[in-house]
Parts: sequence; C-alpha cells; structure tokens
Amino acid sequence: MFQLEPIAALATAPGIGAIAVIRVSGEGAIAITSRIFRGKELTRQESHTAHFGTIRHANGSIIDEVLVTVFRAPKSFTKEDVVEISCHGSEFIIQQILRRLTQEGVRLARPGEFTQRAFLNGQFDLVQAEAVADLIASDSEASHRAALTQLRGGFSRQLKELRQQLIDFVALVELELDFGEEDVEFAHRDRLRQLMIDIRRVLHPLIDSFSTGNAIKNGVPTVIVGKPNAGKSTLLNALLNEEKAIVSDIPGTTRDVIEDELFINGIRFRLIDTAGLRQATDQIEAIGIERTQQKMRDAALVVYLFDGSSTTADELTQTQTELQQAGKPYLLVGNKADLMTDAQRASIDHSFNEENIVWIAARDQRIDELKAALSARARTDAAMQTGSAVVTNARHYEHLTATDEALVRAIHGLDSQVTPDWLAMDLRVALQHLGELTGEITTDDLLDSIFSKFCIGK
Ligand SMILES: Nc1nc2c(ncn2[C@@H]2O[C@H](COP(=O)(O)OP(=O)(O)OP(=O)(O)O)[C@@H](O)[C@H]2O)c(=O)[nH]1
Ligand SMILES: [Mg+2]
Repeated sequence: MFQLEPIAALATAPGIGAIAVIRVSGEGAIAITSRIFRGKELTRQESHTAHFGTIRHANGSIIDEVLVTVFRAPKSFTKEDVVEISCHGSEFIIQQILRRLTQEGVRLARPGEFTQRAFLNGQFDLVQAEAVADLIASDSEASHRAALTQLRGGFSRQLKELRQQLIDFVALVELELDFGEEDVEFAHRDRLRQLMIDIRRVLHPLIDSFSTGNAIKNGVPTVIVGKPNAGKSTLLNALLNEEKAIVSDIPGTTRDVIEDELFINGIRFRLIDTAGLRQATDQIEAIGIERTQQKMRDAALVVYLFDGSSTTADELTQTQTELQQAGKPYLLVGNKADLMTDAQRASIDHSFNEENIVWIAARDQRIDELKAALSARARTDAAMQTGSAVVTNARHYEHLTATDEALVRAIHGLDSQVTPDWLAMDLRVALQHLGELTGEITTDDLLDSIFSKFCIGK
C-alpha cells in the first residue's frame, strides 16, 4: 500500500488531562517513533500491540513515560502505518513529544488530514468521512444517532450500487451515438426508465429527511403563540428554567421574538416566544405581530397557548380552524390550569374530544405534560424514530436534489423520445452529482473544503 509522508498531531482534546494521545501516520511512522522511544524495538512488534517505555530527548533525557500502540498498514484508521503515543496530559509534554517527532522528519498534520488519508485509501466514502466530523460534533442523542447511521454506510452504499447500474446504461446509450444515423437501440428503454424510477424512490425519502436533519442539527423550531397575557413568556421561562423573557400582567408585554435552545429527552428544540396576537395598538406592536406571523411560517411546530380560565370552547374552535388552515403541526396548550375548576376544564376537553389539549400551569412550573407532548411529537417523525438515514448535510442535500432534477429531465426525455445524445447528457449530469455525493468523483478543492472543517488530529 502506498503511504504518504509521516504526519503527527494531538488526537485528544487540547488542555490538561490524565492522558493525551498523539497520533503518527504515514511512511516510516513506526521506525521514526522507535528512534525517540526507549523500550522494545517497535519495528519488530506486531500490529495492534501496546508497549510501555519512555520518550527521550536527543541527548537521552526522559520527556515522559508512555504507552505506544502500533498499527501496521493497512489495518489502521488511515490504512497507513500508525503509532499512537499515550502520554501524560500535560501541554508541555505534548509539545516536547511533537517537537521530537518533527526533529525526526514528521510533519504536523493539517485539520482532518488523518480522515482525508483514510478516505483516499478507501477506508470509507465521502459521506462516511463527513459523518466522522458530525459524530465528533454531535451533542444530542438524535444528532449522534444520525451521524452514526451515516458512518456505518447510511445511504451511500445503496446509491453507489444504483449509480453503477446507471453507468452501464449510459455506456450503452453512448454506444448508440457511435452508430450515428443507424436506428439502433442498445439500451433497453423500459429498463432504463425503471432504474431511474428506482433511484428516485431512494432519493426522495433522503431529500425529505433534510428538514428533519436540519432540526436534529439546529433544533426543532418551535414557536409559542397566543393572545396577549396567555402566559407565553412565563412558559418560555419555565421551560428554560431561567428568567429569560419579561413577564407582566400588562397585555402586549413581549414586543420582539425571544429565542433559546432546550433539550428534551435528547432532542434539541429551538423555542421562540413571540408578541401576543391581537389588533395592534401601536406601530411597534404591529411590527412585533408581523414577526410572530413570520416565525409561525418558519416553525416546524406551533405551540398555541391559551388562558384556560378566560377562553371559551367556541373561541378555541375558531382558533383551531385557523391553525388547521395554516397547515402547520400544532399543539393546543391550555395555561393557568390552577385558576380553573375541574368542571371548566372538563367542559373544554369535552368539546375537543378528538384532539388532546395539554393542560399546564406555567407559573407553577407544572409543565411536564407539555414536555412529554413536545418530545412525543418530535419522535413521531419517522426518521428520528427508526434511525433510518437522515440527511443533515447541505452539500448532500444539494447533490441529491440535483440528481433528482436530472433524472426527471431524463425520464421526460424518454417519454418524448429525444435523441440518445440528449438522453446521455441528462444521465451524465445525474451521474456527476451522485459521484460527487459519495466521493467517487472528487476534486482537490472539494476535499480541502470538506476536511479543513475537521479539527486537527482527526
Ligand atoms: N395564575 C396563573 N397565572 C399565570 C400563569 N402563567 C402566567 N401567568 C400570569 O399571566 C400574566 C401574563 O404572563 P406573560 O407570560 O407575560 O404572558 P404573555 O403571553 O407572554 O403576554 P404578552 O407578552 O403580553 O403577549 C402574568 O401576570 C403571569 O404571572 C399560570 O399558570 N397561572
Ligand atoms: Mg410575553
């Protein structure tokens, strides 16, 4: 296996820790480490073995006691010779060891360079390489699950196979071109159409999953709306457990949108408190209400909060109709349950027997039922539930949609019996996008832009 020049970097987080790991990869990694290590001769050790010893300055004085693990090509992360030096987690020791390595001809690694080598040596495809970065950055159960699914092959394996079949067809279509005027058809049109339909069937759930993917990465945008004084700001504060928004009994207190993040059962929500909906009394309030409406349009979920002690069932029915017309998923949440009698509550529940109303008392922190309802809503999203592949990356999304558009054009071309050269052109576009997606087609610029977003040592 071809190996590139040796590189090294700290693989663990910078700062003080019990142990730090320095990774060395590339041609001569084992021999070079052996030169600065006193213990067993590393070049004679088997792959996947760990050895205790010391790292020394050129003059023989000890820098640290370490444990060195040897991985021989191609059975390593990068598929090159790799050595991992576990030393004590001191900034000073780490710098000394890295300096010793560079004195012996090792270069300091660029961000993502280990993963880039692993990709170039065929350890995994581009989607999986990008999943490594996502996995490191994952900060919730949902984002962790999405990254792990991608790392383990996710959607790219399936797309690669379909792309291969499409390549075979394109070759046949292009063969037809060689016969110019003669009316020959090597590529079976019905089978080609079926293949394109099959590919689109794989693409669509992935394209649709992007909004879920976005929600996993950036939080489910959840907007709290309702009439003034319903208790929206009180609810935001209760959920966040901090006095984020001003609360008062003056209707129209909140004028602007207030946002913050919250994790509920491993799902990230982006909560948005808004100005109460009513006929505005001044210009500033009018702007605030316009913003509320904009946030409602952008949200994935609308929490409609009403004051249960002063809202009639008829008013609520009217609100419900409006929410249904807006076409957004919503939750009806009755606040100030503490001010209501059981009979009052039962009467509203009764007129809404088809739909559950979540009852809370935001001021008293009685909001558990709402928390459960929020996470249940997010989890009913099929992709989050089953752990099926979810597209979280805008680059993937763009290639998926571009592939789909090219296939639509090609199918349309088949229907109107375009000439093989037109057909071949659209198919080539689809192949190009599929190839760039999985990394079968790459450019240096693309790789640099992807891997430079990684951290050093990865
Ligand atoms: N009794 C009772 N009062 C509540 C409850 N939640 C909120 N309030 C009171 O209702 C009043 C209005 O609360 P806010 O949170 O400011 O209402 P809002 O919906 O943000 O109002 P605007 O910002 O004006 O649209 C305040 O006096 C709160 O203390 C509750 O669960 N029970
Ligand atoms: Mg408010």
